[in-house]
Amino acid sequence: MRETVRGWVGEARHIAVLTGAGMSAESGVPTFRDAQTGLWAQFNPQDLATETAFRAHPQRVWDWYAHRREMIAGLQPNAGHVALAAFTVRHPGRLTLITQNVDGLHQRAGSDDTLALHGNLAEDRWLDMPRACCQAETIETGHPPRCPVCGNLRRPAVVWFGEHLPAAALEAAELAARNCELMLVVGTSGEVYPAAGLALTAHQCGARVVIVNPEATPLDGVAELCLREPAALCLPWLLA
Ligand code: BJW
Repeated sequence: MRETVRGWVGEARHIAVLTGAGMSAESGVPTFRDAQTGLWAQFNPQDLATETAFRAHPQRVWDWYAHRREMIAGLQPNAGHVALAAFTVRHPGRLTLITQNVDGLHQRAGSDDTLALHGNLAEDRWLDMPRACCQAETIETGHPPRCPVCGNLRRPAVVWFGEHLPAAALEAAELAARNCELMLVVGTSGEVYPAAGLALTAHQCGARVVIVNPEATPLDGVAELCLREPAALCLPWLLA
């Protein structure tokens, strides 16, 4: 099966790759739906990743993100991230990389043009519309940091449930899904939309869809092949 997919990689004029948390598993990043450990074991990530949760428990949600930032800062891109970045250098313009991950590991591996659909864990932004008093220079440190004048809070620059994805990135991802001849769907549970819908779009528009995931997913039905392998092992071989 791997040989077949490698042949498709060789033939396709345009390849789209959609990645999720499993892409970073071999770097040591827990997947989003993995059970959490330690202090955070009692919380469900789906209940923390919302604006409602942040407004209700700003310190708890801020500290969860601070914990994840710290952990990710000490980790490195894996062989799968590196293989994708190297492919785009060897084949400029042939591959569009779309990620749901907020860990920045694709970018750190050298994939500068990654379409990051769910934002970036390393960055913050204002929770509410900033007023004149909300200035970067005067931010008061805290959990979370705040504007000392109006109390507006800083929040992680990620996309929570119920929030719109960055329009330009989503539009570019949809275009790639419509135009690609091959889509690799790597390390995602395929449960979160609109990202998961990109695989359906690619299939409807005639692309071959290949899933790289050790487990079954709801997107398997549109896939020509499912490679039940870890991303860091499979991608370097497929893209060599
Ligand atoms: C390996 C591996 C290895 C392990 N190798 N694989 C249509 C239908 C139903 C619902 C909706 C819909 N359209 C929209 C919705 C609502 C909602 C949604 O999708 N809900 C579902 C849960 C039902 N979507 C939204 O709210 C989105 N916004 C939106 O639609 O706006 C429009 C709108 C707004 C307002 C009004 C009206 C319209 C926003 C979604 C934002 C998602 N954000 C998060 C959090 C980011 C910040 C953070 O990290 O804290 O993004 S949620 C979380 O899920 C995170 C992830 O990017 C995302 C996807 O998870 P992923 O990557 O798939 O991870 P896992 O853990 O689920 O899976 C890992 C996989 O890896 C598994 O399959 C493993 O087997 C595999 N794996 N090791 C390869 N080594």
